[in-house]
Amino acid sequence: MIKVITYGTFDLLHYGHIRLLQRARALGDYLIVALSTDEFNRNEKGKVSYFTYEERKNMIEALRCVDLVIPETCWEQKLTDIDEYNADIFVMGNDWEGKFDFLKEKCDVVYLERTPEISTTKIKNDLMK
Ligand code: C2G
Repeated sequence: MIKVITYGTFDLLHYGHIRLLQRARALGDYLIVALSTDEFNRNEKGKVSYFTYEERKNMIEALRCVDLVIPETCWEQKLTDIDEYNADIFVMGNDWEGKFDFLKEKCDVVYLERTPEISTTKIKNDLMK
């Protein structure tokens, strides 16, 4: 079984997120999503998600391409997660290109094309017009 792992906030879940998750899942047989907690978002990413962790977790878990959702509580957990969950492939959108190459000692690292025309920020801005 090829296990894939990816990380993110996935707030205001949109088709760009879903395309990323579907392509990540297609690289293997099992997809783990490490979902940023509300505290991690606030303290480390400087952002407050619209939906709470539990609400976002329920939405991500409802996706057919997702097999397991775990909390992302810190930047450093990736190395231990890869060991703990026996991940074979680490995936992120290419807005993170190169940032996680240090994980190559543990697993394959794949950066997938980000869906350019959609973002949570764009959704929020469009709704305010
Ligand atoms: N994404 C995408 N296309 C978009 C928007 C997002 O492919 N239009 C991808 C991002 O590249 C990322 C994933 O969807 O791989 C989740 O996006 P975010 O929730 O914005 O994740 P981010 O805040 O970048 O957190 O430790 C890593 C961080 O948790 C990543």
